[in-house]
Amino acid sequence: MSGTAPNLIVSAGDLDEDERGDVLVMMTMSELDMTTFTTNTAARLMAKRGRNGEPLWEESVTGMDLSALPASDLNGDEIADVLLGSHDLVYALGYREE
Ligand SMILES: [Ca+2]
Ligand SMILES: [Ca+2]
Repeated sequence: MSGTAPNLIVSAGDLDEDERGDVLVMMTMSELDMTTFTTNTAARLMAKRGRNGEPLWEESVTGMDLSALPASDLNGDEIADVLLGSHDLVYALGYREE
């Protein structure tokens, strides 16, 4: 895996409240840390507007065994949220106004 190609593309719920489904793209990169001999994975998660591919938000996280899962609205703001899980943490992500 070169890290330049998306390795996960899923359709998510409505992430920006325009009532159209949006898309989630996750790219991960793994790097072996030569001092500790552990593998660090960095993931970049991007939400894109399904209609035109315009980026909505992105998050970068590091951890092991990262996976993203579109969820329903978890915090009651009527915008679908995204769950990002690693081996020991789960992040809930959503659209935020700039
Ligand atoms: Ca939308
Ligand atoms: Ca929400």
